[in-house]
Amino acid sequence: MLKPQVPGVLESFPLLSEIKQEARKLKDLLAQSKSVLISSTLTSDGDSIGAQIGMASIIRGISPSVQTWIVDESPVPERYKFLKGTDKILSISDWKALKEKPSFDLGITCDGGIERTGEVSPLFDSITRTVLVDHHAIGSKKTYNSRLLDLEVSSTCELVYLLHEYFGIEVLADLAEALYIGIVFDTGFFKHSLTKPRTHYVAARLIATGIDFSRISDRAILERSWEAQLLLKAMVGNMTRELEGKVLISHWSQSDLKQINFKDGDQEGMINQLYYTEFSQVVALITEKAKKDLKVSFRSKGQVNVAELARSLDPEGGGHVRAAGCSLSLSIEEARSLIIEKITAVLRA
Ligand SMILES: [Mn+2]
Repeated sequence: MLKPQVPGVLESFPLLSEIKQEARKLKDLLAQSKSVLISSTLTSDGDSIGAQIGMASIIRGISPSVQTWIVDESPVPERYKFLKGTDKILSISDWKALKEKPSFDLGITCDGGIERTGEVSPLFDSITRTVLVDHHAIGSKKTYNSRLLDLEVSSTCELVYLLHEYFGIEVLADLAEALYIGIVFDTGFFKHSLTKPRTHYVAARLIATGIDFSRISDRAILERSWEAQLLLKAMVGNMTRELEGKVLISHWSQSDLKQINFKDGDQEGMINQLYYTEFSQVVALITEKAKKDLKVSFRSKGQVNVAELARSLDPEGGGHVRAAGCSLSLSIEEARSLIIEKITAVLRA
């Protein structure tokens, strides 16, 4: 069992009492179960993967005889496959190919509710008892027999670690790697606002298992495929500044994209490279999906509400104040002029 080595730390950062109550319910549910389904959001990310492997570890720790199955809509992305335990995660097509399918008496969904599990969600229909392990404020509308929902944790992985401590289940290095990646992924390297002292406490405990945290974070999060680097090169090559550098716009044209044999997801997060330009206030990245069929992503440092901007360009556009997107039936040049015009109006208002 992991014992706190820093006096007072556990007392300062306990699990919320509501969560402890729900954790006791989870323990009771496991005592009545023989076979458990674990799933997560339809697009697997660092947090959802670590959380699912972590919940399987909790089940082993509490009820070793319980059979556990992890099934996600999508296969584990290449970049996370080095994490131990990911080989046990089935995609929905792996599941469909199984000749003998187990029936489940408990279903656990991590980092999002049953609604977010995509093609896996019908599997929950026949499961009478369910558990939610999550940290999203805009959460699941379904009812659960145990609702481990903590809005103050940085990530589901942080909560899953704290549950190990609560139940007295040891976290070994293999699991520590997966949980650490989940925390780093969701906090953007301990930078996003939900990064709390408790997050650093959990990270410290995970690092104490001896994991090569530096190498695994590069590998799982920062390293890009060659094709993704080519996308970045094209994006930087097409970058222009407007309004004394307050606005940065770039694009990928159809011809840029056709030359690069990239995979879906390779573009993910790349707009941040524009965002990290000094003095920029708003950045826009235009993707030409087809002629006069554009997808535009925006990031803002706060002065311009890009959710409103996106909505003003497209009735179906929107998002958050600092991150939003929309679709436009324009050429890249037309879109660029329109975006500059709209942002100029906001900044001059
Ligand atoms: Mn998460």
